[in-house]
Amino acid sequence: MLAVMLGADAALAGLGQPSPWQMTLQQSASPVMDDIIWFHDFLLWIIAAITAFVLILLLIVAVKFNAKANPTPSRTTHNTLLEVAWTVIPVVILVVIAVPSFRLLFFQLNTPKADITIKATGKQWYWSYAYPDSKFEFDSIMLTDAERKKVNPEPPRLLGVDNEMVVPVNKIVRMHVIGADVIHAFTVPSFGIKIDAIPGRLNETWFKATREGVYYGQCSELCGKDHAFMPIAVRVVSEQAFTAWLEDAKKKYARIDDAQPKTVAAASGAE
Ligand SMILES: [Cu+2]
Repeated sequence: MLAVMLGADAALAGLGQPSPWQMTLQQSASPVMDDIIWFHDFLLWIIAAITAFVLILLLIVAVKFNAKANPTPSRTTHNTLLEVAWTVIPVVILVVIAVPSFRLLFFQLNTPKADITIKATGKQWYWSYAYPDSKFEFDSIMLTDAERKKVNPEPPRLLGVDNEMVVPVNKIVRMHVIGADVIHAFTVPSFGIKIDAIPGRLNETWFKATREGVYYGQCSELCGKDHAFMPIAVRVVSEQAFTAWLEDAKKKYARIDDAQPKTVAAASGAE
């Protein structure tokens, strides 16, 4: 609690991944997460003050007005000033909370003009990422412990994947999120995003990664036996590195428009 209040979160939380004995939220790497952390800390001050105030009142009552200390209690039943105060002050506190809360909600929900669009599809039990502007899609599968050992630097356990989602730094990324079979949820704590992946419904969110690095998240909707084993790994790189990756990826991964006619042909052939 003290550490949180003193703002020592940098020492306690990892960048882009959880750390042992972590107490606070993961470090922020997007403007939305900056605001979420600010709002979290702001609420913590308010809730701590209210809790301390109620505790002090309880202690005063217990000490000053117990049967021994105060044998003949007062018969007072109403106090207009006090009743108006304990109605108005909580209303004022709620309004003070509501203003930044709604501002944050609109900030999260209004997608700014996007530089790049990526569609994440939740599947049992892995994610697929499509880059519709560049017409390719690939699967992102969790690495086993043995596979992890071969990667340098070794990715964190249950979070590393074979094919990471790659985005450029300081660009606005629009995420389209959908489920292919059951409801999943796409979450990256450092970007402050968490949105359901629902079959038949395209959800949208956005983020702007402000620091290069690898940011991990996990499916956040119970989706079946391997729910815990479909991590999300986002690699944030410079714009030049991203352009180079995009060129490679276009060759490496099957093109969406190449794959689709075959599927359609196979389906209509079967009818
Ligand atoms: Cu899932």
